[in-house]
Amino acid sequence: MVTMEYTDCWLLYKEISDTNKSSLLIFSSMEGKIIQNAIQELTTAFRILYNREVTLINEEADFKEKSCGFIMKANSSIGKEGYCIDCKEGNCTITSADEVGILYGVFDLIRTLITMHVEDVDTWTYRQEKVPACAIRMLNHWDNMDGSIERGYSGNSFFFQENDVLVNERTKAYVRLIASVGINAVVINNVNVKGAATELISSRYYTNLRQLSELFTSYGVKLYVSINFASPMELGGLDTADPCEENVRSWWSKKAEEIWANVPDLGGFLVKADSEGRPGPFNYGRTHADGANMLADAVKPYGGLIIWRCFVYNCMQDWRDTKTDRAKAGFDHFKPLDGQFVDNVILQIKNGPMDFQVREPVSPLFGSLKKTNMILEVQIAQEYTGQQRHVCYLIPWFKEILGFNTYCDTNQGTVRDIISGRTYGNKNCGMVAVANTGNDANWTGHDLAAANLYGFGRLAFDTELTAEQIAIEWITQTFGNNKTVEETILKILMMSWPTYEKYTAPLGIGWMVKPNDHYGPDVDGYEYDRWGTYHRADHKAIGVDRTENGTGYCCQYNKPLDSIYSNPNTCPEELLLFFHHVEYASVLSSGKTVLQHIYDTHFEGANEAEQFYEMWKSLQGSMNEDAYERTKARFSHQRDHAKEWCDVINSYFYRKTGVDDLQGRKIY
Ligand code: GCV
Repeated sequence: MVTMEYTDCWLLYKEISDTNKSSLLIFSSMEGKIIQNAIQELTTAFRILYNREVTLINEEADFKEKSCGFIMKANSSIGKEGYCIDCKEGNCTITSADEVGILYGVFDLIRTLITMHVEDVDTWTYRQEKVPACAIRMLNHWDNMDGSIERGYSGNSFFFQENDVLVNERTKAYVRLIASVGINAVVINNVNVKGAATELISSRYYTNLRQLSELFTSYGVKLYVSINFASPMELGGLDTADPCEENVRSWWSKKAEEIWANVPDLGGFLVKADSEGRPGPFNYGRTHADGANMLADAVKPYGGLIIWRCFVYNCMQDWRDTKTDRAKAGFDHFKPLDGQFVDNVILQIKNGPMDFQVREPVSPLFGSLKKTNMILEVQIAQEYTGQQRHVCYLIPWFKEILGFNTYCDTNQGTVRDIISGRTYGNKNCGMVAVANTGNDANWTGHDLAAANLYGFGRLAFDTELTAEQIAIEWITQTFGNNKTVEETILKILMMSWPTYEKYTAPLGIGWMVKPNDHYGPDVDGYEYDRWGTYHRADHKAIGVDRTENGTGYCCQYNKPLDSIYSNPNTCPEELLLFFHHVEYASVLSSGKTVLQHIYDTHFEGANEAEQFYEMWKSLQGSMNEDAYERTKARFSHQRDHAKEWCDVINSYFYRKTGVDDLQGRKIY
């Protein structure tokens, strides 16, 4: 088997100081695979960072006599997966209620030593207490069994190759990376389960799945698989997958018994049903609660969870139909089912009502479901945000989403409150990201895209962290302790999402991309298609009327959001065209017309992309040459591609309106 070379990303330790001091002792009153890995992580880090050995001792008494080192201990008063670190004059105590809390404490310690550039651990004082903000901190990989990745921009899968499941050094390196930022659940296969992937839950794969899940478990990560709702037919030979049929129910019960007998650590199933051609309960006139609960009953004896996606909409729309609105579909399907799901079902809701556009309003489902477990789905695979060829640091966007007040009838109504389970006391809540990794040597195609993987994990663990804090942590660990490098990359990262937004689709309208691969500008690419993705531009106006006079989508929000969005004067301008059909001549708060705003932001965005290239070039010589060169090539492409975006979008609106740019710049 070919194992490619790969980098250690943010776990690439470099020496901080060589104090030539004695080895450190470590004692743990807790035992288990995760503890062994925690000790291993500490040992590896200290060897490289301080040229110091860490020696395991079996008695705490030995420790006291010989001083400096680490003590790991159980403390049942700390919340699940949380930890407390107390370091004074060379003695560090890490306590936790569970093994994984100790591991997280160890990674916190290493991260802090690096980011604070602590030279003398023996005189260092540090105290930290953390409990994860969300119970479920998950990645969804859209990897196919043949090794390809749907919406993958960083090579092929490292989980699958020619219909085999891989477990090797690379999968180990992967699990270390994600555990180091607190991710505790991973779905390894694409939600579009067909062909060979349907068989992932059959005896052919149990041995490898078990090995993989054991590896995951030793780093506190639960393995999940996506399943095909029609498995009873495609695998079991039944003539139906109707969730209310007794033979279907018992097929799934037996299947669950068999899987958990072979893969006891499995976390559960992820299901995409009745969506984009995948089968589901609608095929039998049943509801999504019928479908999800049936599976949940089957997996319950093993502590399994069913994660059920709310990405359900009519993908066979006629563009002339101005009443059907894809944005409304999630709420229409799932709001009426609130309270009907059993407690090991979790609804997985995309951040916006459409599909991971660069800007969308927050899905109204978050503010409307009260008796249902929910996880927020974001996409760090940059399908619509530059496909890891453009830099687009998404954590500022995720922070906005988490901070969004849904005005549900409680004073804990932000998305952050809801997905932490605080608002309604639901215990199975959290965050999930569509993963951006592949078998490229740098894992994420663009070196800077690793900031999104790192950042997602850190944010899901601690939703209070700022996007800047996370970026600085990531930069220092990845590129070392160099102020110029830190400042330059931080500036690029923090500008990158707004910049990308400027030169692509304006004011929240989205979808001006080439169909299918979703890369590059094509204003009408999706306009007359079947996917429900329209901008409705003519020579006078642009945007979708989603008020009560239009599709009525605004009404899905709680008060006062419904009226804020309904009124073009109070609607946040960055979402204006998402909610309203607006004349190009309408004037924005900046005093500019909508059209002039489009022209200006596109020129500005393209200029900023050019600046990124120059900023990056200023870093030559201050980092690893390969990383510098491959990233420079990406910035050069982004600069040219941003210019293309600017040209295509501005020309389109110039030709449509015949109105000149006030600054007389060249528009074709
Ligand atoms: C995995 C979008 C993507 C699809 C993806 C789908 C989903 O439509 O383009 O590739 O399918 O979302 O989230 O299920």
